[in-house]
Amino acid sequence: MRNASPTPRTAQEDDDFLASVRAGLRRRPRTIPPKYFYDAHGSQLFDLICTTPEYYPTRTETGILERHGAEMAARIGASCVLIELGSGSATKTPLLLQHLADDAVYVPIDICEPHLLKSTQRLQNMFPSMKMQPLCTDYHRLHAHALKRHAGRRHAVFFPGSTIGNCTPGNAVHLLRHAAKLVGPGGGLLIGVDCKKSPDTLHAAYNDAAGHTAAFNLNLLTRMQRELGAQLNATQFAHHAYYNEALGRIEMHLVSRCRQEIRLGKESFTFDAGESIHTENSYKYTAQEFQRLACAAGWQPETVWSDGNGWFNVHYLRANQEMGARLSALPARHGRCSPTPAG
Ligand code: AVJ
Repeated sequence: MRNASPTPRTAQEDDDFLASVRAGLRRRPRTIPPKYFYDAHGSQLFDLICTTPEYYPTRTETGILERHGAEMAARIGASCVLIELGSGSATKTPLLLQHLADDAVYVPIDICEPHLLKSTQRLQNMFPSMKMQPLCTDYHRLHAHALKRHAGRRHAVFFPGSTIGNCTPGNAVHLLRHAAKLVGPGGGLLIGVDCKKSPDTLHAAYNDAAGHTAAFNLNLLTRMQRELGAQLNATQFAHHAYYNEALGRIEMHLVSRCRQEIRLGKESFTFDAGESIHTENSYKYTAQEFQRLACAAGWQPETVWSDGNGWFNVHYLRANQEMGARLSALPARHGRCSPTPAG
């Protein structure tokens, strides 16, 4: 989750947003990456989504961390270096930090500096003797050598919230391989992954009755107006979210209600009625499916914790010794990728 404080933007970020929107509207199907949902207002809307009765992931994962946090910390090793990717307002992190040793080191990584410093300060007040080293960067672009290593300690990545679900499976393997390089051989990964489940439950979670998810999706258009001077009529687009069962993912779209145009600078993009901008994928994985991806990225599955309904999994995995070795991607008959029963 993220908090709602307004975030100053750099020229670089504005360029990224403009370039992404322009490229996304030119291609077919039209797409805009979900990371642009999270401006100040979008972050606020996301926090509201998390409070709705339909959006189960946040409270389900929180419950798993509450119940099994001590065991997770023991798995990782109490004196570890814990690296959180996209820490945001880090609301779930105390559930883990409270079980780590005083000499553990916490390294929150987030692209938004005010956000990062504010949440780190809050955690530092809660855990005064723990060393905290916030790092302001885009974790996709973070290289292992930019991380200060602490000799003789296990490094572990903490990646909650099922954010990995925004990646296609292929990109998820890339990101997981990147995480393995960050922690080094023998390092850990504690990651939250939303599960496949009844399409009705999934549909409700992305179509909450209060309309927060719709507002969150549509905010992308108003952000384009505000920050890029795009000329468009946001009321002529509709929120559409559905479970694509064949691909195992929720898709969010902004669907044009009529024939209309979006103008961006000198360019004009025509939409037919029913034509959409694809704004987000949220992939859902069984424990075995996720473990298979992780194996292909150099990880050895160790433990999976789940909730009573089997709706959400928190996985703990260990980075292989032979980094990047293709052998690590071999399937289960080597006994490396056999699924662990949910706890
Ligand atoms: C933050 C990416 C995990 O996919 O469920 C919530 C974002 N989108 N409602 C998700 C989201 C619509 C969320 N993640």
